[in-house]
Amino acid sequence: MAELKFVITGTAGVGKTTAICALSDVPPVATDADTTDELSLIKNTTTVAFDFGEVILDDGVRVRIYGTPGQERFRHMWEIIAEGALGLIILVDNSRPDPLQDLMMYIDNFQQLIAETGFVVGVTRCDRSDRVSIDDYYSYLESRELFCPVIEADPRSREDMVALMDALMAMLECA
Ligand SMILES: Nc1nc2c(ncn2[C@@H]2O[C@H](COP(=O)(O)OP(=O)(O)OP(=O)(O)O)[C@@H](O)[C@H]2O)c(=O)[nH]1
Ligand SMILES: [Mg+2]
Repeated sequence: MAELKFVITGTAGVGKTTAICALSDVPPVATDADTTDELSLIKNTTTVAFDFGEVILDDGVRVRIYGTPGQERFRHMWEIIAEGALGLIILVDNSRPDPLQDLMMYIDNFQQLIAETGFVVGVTRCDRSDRVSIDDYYSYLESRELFCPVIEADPRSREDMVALMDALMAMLECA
C-alpha cells in the first residue's frame, strides 16, 4: 500500500501538536515535556522530539505526518524529521510580532525539502490578530519567487487541517 510522508513545522506554540491530534486517524504520538522557560507563560507543554499521526485517504493511501519541535534548541531534530518527506506544511502564528520573518526562517531551514517537493502555508491565530493579511503572505512569497497556497487554518479544526493537506496534495500533483 502506498505511503506518503508529510512534515508540519512552525514556531513554538503555533499549533503543530494540536494539528496532528486533529488530523490523525490513529491515536497520535506526542513527545511533549513540561515547559520551563518563557514558553511556560503561553502553554504547559512543548514538543521535544516529534509528533506523529496518520491519515488514511479514501483510496487507502496512508499519509504519515510528523510534527517538528518548534523551539530552536531542538532544531537538530528538523533535518532528521525532514528526511524522505514528500511535502511540508509551514504553520505561521499571525499573532506573533513578525510572522513574515518567522515564515522566512522556516523557508530557509527547509530549503532543500521545499526545492525538491512542495509546501503550503497555514496561518493560525487569525482570530487573535489580522495585522498581517493573506495578501501580505502572498506578496512576501512572490518577492522570493515562491508560489504556494496560503490558507487561514485553526489547528484545532480537522476541517481546516484537511483543507491544508488537500492543498498540499494538489501542489504535489501539479509539480
Ligand atoms: N484561539 C486560537 N488558538 C490556537 C490557534 N492555533 C493554535 N492555538 C492554540 O495554541 C496552542 C498550540 O499548542 P501546541 O499545539 O502544543 O503548539 P506546538 O506548535 O506543538 O508547540 P511546540 O511543540 O512547543 O513547538 C494550543 O493551545 C491551541 O489550542 C488558533 O488559530 N486560534
Ligand atoms: Mg508541539
